[in-house]
Amino acid sequence: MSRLWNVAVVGATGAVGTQMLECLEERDFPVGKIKLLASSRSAGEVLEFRGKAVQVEELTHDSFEGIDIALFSAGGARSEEFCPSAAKAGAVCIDNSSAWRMDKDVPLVVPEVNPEAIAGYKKKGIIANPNCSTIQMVVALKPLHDFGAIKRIVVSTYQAVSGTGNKAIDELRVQVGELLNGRPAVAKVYPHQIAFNCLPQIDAFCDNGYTKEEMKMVNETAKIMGSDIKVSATCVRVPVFFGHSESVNIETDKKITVQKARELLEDAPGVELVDDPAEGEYPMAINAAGEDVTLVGRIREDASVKNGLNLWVVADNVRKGAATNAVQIAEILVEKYLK
Ligand code: 25A
Ligand code: L14
Repeated sequence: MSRLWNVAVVGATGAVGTQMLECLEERDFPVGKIKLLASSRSAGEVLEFRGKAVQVEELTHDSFEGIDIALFSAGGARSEEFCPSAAKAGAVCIDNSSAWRMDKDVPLVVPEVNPEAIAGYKKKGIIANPNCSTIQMVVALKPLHDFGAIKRIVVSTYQAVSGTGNKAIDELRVQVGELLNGRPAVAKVYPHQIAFNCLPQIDAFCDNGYTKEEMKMVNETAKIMGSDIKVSATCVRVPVFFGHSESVNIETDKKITVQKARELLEDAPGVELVDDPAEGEYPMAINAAGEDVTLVGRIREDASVKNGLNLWVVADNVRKGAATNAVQIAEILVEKYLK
């Protein structure tokens, strides 16, 4: 029998952490011991893994003895503080926060796009999972880029509340209920009401007028696909529970016809082409939710530039945008590097 690996999930009670446990189960990851870590608020709570009850423990600097792989999704501050301790104890960290993504000694990996970058994990013992919006965009664009070299991307996102975690899922649910009952909506997690609204702000504003989320799409895409690609992003929160949608416009060096783009995407790993306008078929968040594939459709030539295409790209932000991507990285890590 092949080797089993001891895995810790940091932020195990959160929206992404619980999904990480599901992905480990579904994909039959060779887990030996599983350790569930969260804050003192959740310590003692019991979650289920492979039909067995497992108690959540409080995250401390001593949590990682005997752990081979630590999946982090408890916010940037926890990753910044605890990944180094985990790495020192010998665990390879796969971190879902933004804390380490732009560190030159930390690979930033989407398995369908740049799996070879995983080799760089040795420098710090940390591998970063990109931002959810970036992951689904590069999965869809990589096959087109390999054919026609993308020069510029203009993207607008329509992002689900689950990206912000369980407290934001509750906020949308509660606001919808209150408003339908004629009571006012109270905003705590987001700066304004999210129910029946769109917020052109995700994360904090930077000095240049863009939000951090928008700048993540700019910088992370360059780190994953190459710095020649220029990105302009507008990130918008919409009242959807699961699944980010994106309007993506690209300009390429070489012409890519709609037919060619469809062919390239039909065979692309991790992509499902849903593009039959005559039948009213196109990607929607409600179809992406619960899936691991990135749905691509509405492919049209952009006649306003020489070589331009428009696409509509949808994926489950908590699965491919976070948990699934992390577990896929872990799979490659144990198959190619750790054994
Ligand atoms: O702002 P930050 O710190 O960067 O964090 C951003 C938030 O985004 C989520 C995650 O929310 C995080 O808190 N998140 C991060 N990356 C994400 C991504 N890529 C992402 N979501 C989607 N995509 P979450 O609620 O889903 O998960 C939080 C998890 O982190 C654990 N955690 C928090 N602080 C911790 C910690 N673990 C260890 N040490 C700490 N100091 C958290 O565990 C959860 O697993 P928990 O025990 O704190 O929370 C259990 C439940 O309690 C609720 N809750 C959260 N905060 C409070 C709270 N209840 C009362 N008071 C609070 N202040 C949560 O809803 C959770 O279900
Ligand atoms: O991974 O949607 O950097 O509120 C932080 C903001 C994930 C999404 C990250 C959101 C994002 C999150």
